[in-house]
Amino acid sequence: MIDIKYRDPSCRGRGGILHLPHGDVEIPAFMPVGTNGTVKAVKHDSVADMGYTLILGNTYHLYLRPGMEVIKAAGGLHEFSGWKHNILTDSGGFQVFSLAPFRKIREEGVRFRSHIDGAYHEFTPEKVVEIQETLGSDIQMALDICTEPGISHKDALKALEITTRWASRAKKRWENCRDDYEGKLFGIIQGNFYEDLRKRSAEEILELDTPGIAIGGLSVGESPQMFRDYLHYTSQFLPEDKPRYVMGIGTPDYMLEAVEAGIDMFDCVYPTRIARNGTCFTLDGNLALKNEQFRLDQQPIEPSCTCPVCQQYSRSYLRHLFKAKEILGPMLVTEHNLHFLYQFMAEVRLSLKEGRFLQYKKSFLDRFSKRTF
Ligand code: PRF
Ligand code: ZN
Repeated sequence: MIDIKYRDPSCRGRGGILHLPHGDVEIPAFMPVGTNGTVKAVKHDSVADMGYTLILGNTYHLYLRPGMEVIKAAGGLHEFSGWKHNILTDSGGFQVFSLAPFRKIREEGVRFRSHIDGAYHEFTPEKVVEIQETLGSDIQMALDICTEPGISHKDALKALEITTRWASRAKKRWENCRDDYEGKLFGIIQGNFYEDLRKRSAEEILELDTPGIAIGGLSVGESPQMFRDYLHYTSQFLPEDKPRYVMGIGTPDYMLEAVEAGIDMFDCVYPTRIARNGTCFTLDGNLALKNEQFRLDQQPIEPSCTCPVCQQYSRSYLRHLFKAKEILGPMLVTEHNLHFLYQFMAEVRLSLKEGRFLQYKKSFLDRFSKRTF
């Protein structure tokens, strides 16, 4: 499933190809988030044209709306949505904890109320595997419990123990999927911000021998230093021969940190979310288009960017679109941000291949964090 083609000898970073049912993915890879079966404000063809061959979907959202009956009738999420490449779906655990107005965890699963209409539902590890099988997810995630920083060791341990038992039940159900379903299951490491618990969770999840491994429970409000410490601490336990995924990170500095730690995949709503509110990635940091300083600025968002938006539109015009609340504004900035990140990851891969990743990381961050805007 994974071909590691090169390693940077000066850190744990590595690159190569991930082979999935809907084609190959070059890793390390950023995955755009398409919660509702659409990467918001951009057509599938544009996403694919940028080079992306793996996007994310959310079990929680799709199960609540349009519901499994609708997606099943289409033959799965690929057929329903028209996206021809790979889809990874999150298990819904995290979304239940961050979105549902009510939830109750029991050994059996988690009961929750929908953020859409308040109706009661229950996710069990088995049900979540079955939903993702019906979606036809190329990669599916086991149901887990993500906890916030600051909770006690005792509570973190409880959540970790349930997460392990749920992952084990998920694996059993996944082994009984239909013969023509080729999606891979990833177990998720939790353990909050306690080293002994992170180690224990890693050991227990690795013991299940799922095709891929994710690190969950990071970038949930902890300090950047805590993020770095627990990212590097946890990733040392990951095996070389499996894809490694850190869930929910999407700022260039966190992605670079993850690549250095030997992570192959990451996702985040951040690049597309900030785009819809007029914030653009540039080599000189984030640029907020609504600022007065861009009113007469005839330059493209990022002069060195090769995206279609930067070939055609000025900061001045894009700023006007946001001021006038035109739909085209979010569309164009989303396209730029995703294109920018794809090119960024292509450069990251090249630097790994040529053994100069740490140099690349430093020079990128030196410029990016100067924030000239
Ligand atoms: N678990 C799941 N999805 C997630 C997370 C997690 O811990 C995170 C944490 N950053 C984002 N998305 N299932
Ligand atoms: Zn651009």
